[in-house]
Amino acid sequence: MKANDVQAMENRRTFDASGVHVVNIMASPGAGKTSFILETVRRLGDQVRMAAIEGDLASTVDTDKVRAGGIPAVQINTGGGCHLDANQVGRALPDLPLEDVDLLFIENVGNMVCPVGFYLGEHTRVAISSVPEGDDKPHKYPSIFANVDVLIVNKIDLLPYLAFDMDAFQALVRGLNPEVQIFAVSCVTGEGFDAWTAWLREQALKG
Ligand SMILES: Nc1nc2c(ncn2[C@@H]2O[C@H](COP(=O)(O)OP(=O)(O)OP(=O)(O)O)[C@@H](O)[C@H]2O)c(=O)[nH]1
Ligand SMILES: [Mg+2]
Ligand SMILES: [Zn+2]
Repeated sequence: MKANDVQAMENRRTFDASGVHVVNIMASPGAGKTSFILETVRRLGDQVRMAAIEGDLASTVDTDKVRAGGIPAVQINTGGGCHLDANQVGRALPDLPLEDVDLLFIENVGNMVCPVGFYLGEHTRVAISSVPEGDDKPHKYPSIFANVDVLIVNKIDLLPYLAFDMDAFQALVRGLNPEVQIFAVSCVTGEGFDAWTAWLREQALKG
């Protein structure tokens, strides 16, 4: 862990020297990390220069998707590893045009447990929890909810079909993390994205 933090601070210096704001996105498999990046790019692409690092055990599926969405992207394959670490991110940085980027998304490996324990040098930590996963997740995976700056509640277009108590869920999350910013969104309808992109744009332009 100590060696990871040393490399993460090195990554952070590289980001700050290039004026890149970095957002580490963590969530379970299928919560909507890639969809969320793509919808954000679609809405902010003409105002903010973005790029992505995609972390997965295998394949370039997500990198292909975000490149098709119009931004530079590099894939990290962990070959079985269940989270990204700072060394993997550091090795990927030379493959990105950081001088021409304002905002870098790091899509972490789909996993609610260990990604949050590995600092990568990011400025903003985002967790996505999607409605079909259930409203009890903060009870069962408290550390991800407690240690992020932003919580995205995704797939709210599915609320009519599921027993998900949004007020109870948000109260649980705020009990673990009183400072957290919460945005409820749908990557399918676009609902909730105006508030998120306004907040993110402000962070990105701060540096
Ligand atoms: N109904 C609905 N489906 C969504 C929404 N966001 C994502 N999905 C769907 O959820 C599935 C998973 O989305 P991804 O964006 O690939 O999720 P991910 O978290 O990147 O998944 P991994 O990278 O495999 O961990 C896809 O079928 C998406 O179309 C949403 O807001 N509403
Ligand atoms: Mg993905
Ligand atoms: Zn892990």
